[in-house]
Amino acid sequence: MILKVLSLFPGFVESFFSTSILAKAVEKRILSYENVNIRDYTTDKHRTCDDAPYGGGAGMVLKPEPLGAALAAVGADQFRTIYPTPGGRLFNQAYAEELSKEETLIFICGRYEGIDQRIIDLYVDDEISIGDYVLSSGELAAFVLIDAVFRLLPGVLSSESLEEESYKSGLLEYPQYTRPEVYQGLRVPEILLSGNHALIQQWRKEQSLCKTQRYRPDLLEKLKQEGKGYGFN
Ligand code: 6GU
Repeated sequence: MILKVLSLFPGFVESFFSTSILAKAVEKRILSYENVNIRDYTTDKHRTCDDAPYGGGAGMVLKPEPLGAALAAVGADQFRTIYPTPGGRLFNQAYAEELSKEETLIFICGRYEGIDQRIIDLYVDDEISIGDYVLSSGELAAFVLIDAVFRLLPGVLSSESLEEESYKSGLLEYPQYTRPEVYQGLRVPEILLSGNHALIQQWRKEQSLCKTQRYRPDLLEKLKQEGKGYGFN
């Protein structure tokens, strides 16, 4: 997969791609990226990227010309172009899976109050929100989207870890334990030491259900409506 990230903070973007498991995917050639500085596409002496909004109001808006020139340069008319914004469609795992099937993705990282609507009309395929809260940096939201997508690419994770995780079954994950058996007086649940895999699976299912009931009753409701029972086979 090829990722092209347009922003005003290429250093921030570089730090994201050069750290952790994402860097390994780049090394393994599962992923390549282009880090594009929108400011490189300005034509005025002051390299201006933003301006006050027409109609008044607080904050600044990214001007269409530099951003549009950057988008044209990376071929935004040919590739799926994503604008992370709190005003977009809500992201989820199914959306991540859909995006992971694309050969190339372009991300526009805005700051200020947003970007000129005509850029959205001309170039953007998806306006995506990562949740009901507001971040000051479009980069952070783009990083969340990129992380959720790249880990689904073949060769990044083991297929077992992908299959077992939350949201596949529609329930939250059960608790995990590792050695030692007793930590600060707290014991690992006896059943996990029993070697009885049927009982362990049943316990994990109960734990998943309890946790989902407590934190995400909406997910249980959705499973019921879809007639899927409780995931977990
Ligand atoms: Cl995609 N961007 C920003 N700046 N804030 C957000 C968001 C995106 N999704 C939720 N809050």
